Amino acid sequence: MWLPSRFSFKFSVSALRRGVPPSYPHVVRRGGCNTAAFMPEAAGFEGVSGRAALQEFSVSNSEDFWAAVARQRLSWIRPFHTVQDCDLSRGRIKWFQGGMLNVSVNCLDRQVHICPERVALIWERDERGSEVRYTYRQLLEMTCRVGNLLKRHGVRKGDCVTIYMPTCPLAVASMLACARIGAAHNVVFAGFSADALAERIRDAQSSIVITMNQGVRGGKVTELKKTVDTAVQSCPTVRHVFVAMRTETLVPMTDRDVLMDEYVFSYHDGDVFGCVADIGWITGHSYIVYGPLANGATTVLFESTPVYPDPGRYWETVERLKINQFYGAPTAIRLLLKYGDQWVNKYDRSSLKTLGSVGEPINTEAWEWYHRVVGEGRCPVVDTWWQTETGGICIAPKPSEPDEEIVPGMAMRPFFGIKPVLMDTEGKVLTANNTSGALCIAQPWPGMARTIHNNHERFIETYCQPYPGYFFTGDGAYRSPKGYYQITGRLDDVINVSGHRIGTAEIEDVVNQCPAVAESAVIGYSHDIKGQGIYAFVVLKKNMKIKEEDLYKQLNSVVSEKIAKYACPDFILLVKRLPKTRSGKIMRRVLRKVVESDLDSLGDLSTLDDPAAVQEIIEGHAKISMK
Ligand code: 6R9
Repeated sequence: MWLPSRFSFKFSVSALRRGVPPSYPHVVRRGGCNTAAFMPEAAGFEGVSGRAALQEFSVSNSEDFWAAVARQRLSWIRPFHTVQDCDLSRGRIKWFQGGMLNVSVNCLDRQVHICPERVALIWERDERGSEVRYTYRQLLEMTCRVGNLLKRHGVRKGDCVTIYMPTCPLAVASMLACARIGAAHNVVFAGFSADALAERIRDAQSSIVITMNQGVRGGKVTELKKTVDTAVQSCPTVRHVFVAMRTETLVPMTDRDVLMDEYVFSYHDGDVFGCVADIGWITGHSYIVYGPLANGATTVLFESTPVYPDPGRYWETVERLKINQFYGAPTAIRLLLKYGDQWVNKYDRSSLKTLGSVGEPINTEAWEWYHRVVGEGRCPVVDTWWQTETGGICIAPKPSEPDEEIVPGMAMRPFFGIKPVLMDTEGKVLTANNTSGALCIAQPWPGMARTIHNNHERFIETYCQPYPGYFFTGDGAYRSPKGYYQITGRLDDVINVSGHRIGTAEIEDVVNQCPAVAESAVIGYSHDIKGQGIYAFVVLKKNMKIKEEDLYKQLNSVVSEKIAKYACPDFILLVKRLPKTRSGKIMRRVLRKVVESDLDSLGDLSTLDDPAAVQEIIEGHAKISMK
């Protein structure tokens, strides 16, 4: 993780995108910038000055760049002799050969050595106002205890431990304990069903599962241990289940189960990085646990939901914990926007410096609200694009020069060491600006995925073969006249209406600009004449009263004005919720199956945040198709 540099900056926003009025306030602060502010190691790169030159250096001298970063920012047990040996066309990805390090030592011991009493974690418990702080020293102690427990129960280097826990300090310590003793961790989102959990335990061939008696989220209790009990019935590899106590409720224990001890609480001051994702998602791994801790930051573990006990929860937490960087998902921003500004304005957000967004394209309305209302127009909003496969942020508006613009809803600039390219349908690199194509990355970087567990062939087929020599992301992107990148969504989601190709995100962005609309999902369905037609699922804002015909008229007129007539939806279905993954991504696959009346192959719905949403959509669609 690149922690934001602490120099002051000038921040301006200009709106280049279709339909976005260029009317953002320019917030100017005094100050200058030099390359060292982005990266002190750059002092050793001859003739490199400024952010753009550093980015250029990082891709054209990638070995020098990554070697300097790796030596400076990490503690090595044994130094590497070769920076990289990669061949993307064959899926061979090797970094820092000969080198050996322990990530847990980098996240803990290195920091304890510098500042043992700095706060590492702030656990924002579901019960508002009962946060708990852990210093780096305490987290190291806790991690060592879990590591010893794992070792005592036979976990060895190369084993894989399944962690089925909510976002909490013990889950972080469990991850770091695995890393410390050389075991892999398989963190399963604590809302997954017993079947979904069992499948993941079997895939990982875990002999150990770590869980809690119960989970607490949004005021509701979930029976985690019970779910594990059911899951392990079909997992013959599991020898032990470690159970920590989140609540006081006793749960049935068997010979296989081991109760974990309680730990120590303490309060200290520190810089606060607030990523409100779940640790079961890659964002939680990279930006709650490994990134912040390896950089010696204080990181928040948010156990609750954005609307518990009320829709002011995030901002009340910001005020109470004095969060400096807030990192969340567009789905939560859209949800909160529905409830109005008063829930934000109630709380002091002056500690905030940067607002981040990840997971999906952030539509213009949500971006503006986040910037204007949450950030009071003074905090840069950074739309960060990346994937599980990339390990960390690849395209983001910052770091950038102090006076450089930030365009709403665009990830914009390649991060250091990242060389994005756009491909046409024939597999040729598109060199011009103001063009769209398949987003690939032209050269390897250390954080990238190197394989798929037990299936290297699939890794090569999915990421290396579609565009030989390039890493294929599966996303589409647009490069603006100024060379900025905007993600247009998954390529599978592109709709082709009478030969016009259009990304679902682009239509959704415009639909969401209708004042009555909270959020929407757009899919293509097969159409006799046009090839594909457009079907929009629309959720209205809270207490919104509007006649359906008026809404349809408004939607059609805004879509034809801002995109084109061919992009107007053929069908609009008003729904209360959209089917989403736990990390907030809309599952368009499910919507397509409903519209194709292929209900038998809806697939695994247990990964949905709220499986009931699907039933409502099936019923709504049946009514529309009968009309
Ligand atoms: C970190 C994460 C990856 C997919 C990715 C893309 C979408 C993520 C985005 C974005 C538009 C952004 N995505 N960030 N789309 N703008 N800023 O989300 O990882 O769960 O693996 O999902 O999410 O489609 O390919 P992961």
